[in-house]
Amino acid sequence: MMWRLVGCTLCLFVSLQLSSWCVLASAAEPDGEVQIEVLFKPEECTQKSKRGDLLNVHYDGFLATDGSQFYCSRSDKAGHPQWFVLGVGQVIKGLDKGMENMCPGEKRKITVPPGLAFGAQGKDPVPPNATVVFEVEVYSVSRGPRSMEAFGQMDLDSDRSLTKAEVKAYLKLEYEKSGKPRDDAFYEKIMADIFRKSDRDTDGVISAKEYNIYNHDEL
Ligand SMILES: [Ca+2]
Ligand SMILES: [Ca+2]
Repeated sequence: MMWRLVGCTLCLFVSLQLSSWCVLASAAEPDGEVQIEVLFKPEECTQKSKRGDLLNVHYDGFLATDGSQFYCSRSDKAGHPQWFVLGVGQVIKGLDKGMENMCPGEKRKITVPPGLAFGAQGKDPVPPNATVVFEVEVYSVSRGPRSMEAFGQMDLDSDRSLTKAEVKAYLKLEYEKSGKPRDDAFYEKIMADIFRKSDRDTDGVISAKEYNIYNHDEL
């Protein structure tokens, strides 16, 4: 119990660096396979996660060697689940792979070899060549904004860049289509996450180039 508390507090400090970890990790060569253990699977599954989907997920990261915890989304910032687009490099490669075909509500334990995690260099407090274990819980799966089809649909004025208003209108439409309309605060939270990760030059719009930074094959 005590160790968990210590681990979670530590997470507060390291989680800010998570996105830069991901960039570093994506350059590593794979040297093993991702192992998936399904801890819980809901009986009903309306939409399974696939590349390009927007996921809302809680995840805890542990070192395989001693089980110590190095990351937990529950204590990150306001402790809310993380939003990210699956399969485009916003999380480490092992999670991009290990979280495919997940149902909303599903829990998995995903063991990731260093080549698909933080590599030969590691990233403090993850040591070099570390196998890591993530326990993930998926809250929602929705069609994500990372396809060129979606870009075209979002870019209402066809100026090849996306404003917050354009992205928000699209997300609203997607959630309403799936019968789960949400309040404004919900969309604002997603928008903040999306723009923090995608609007590289922080000019308030996502250009076509920024949008495609992870996804050249779809251009
Ligand atoms: Ca536009
Ligand atoms: Ca921009």
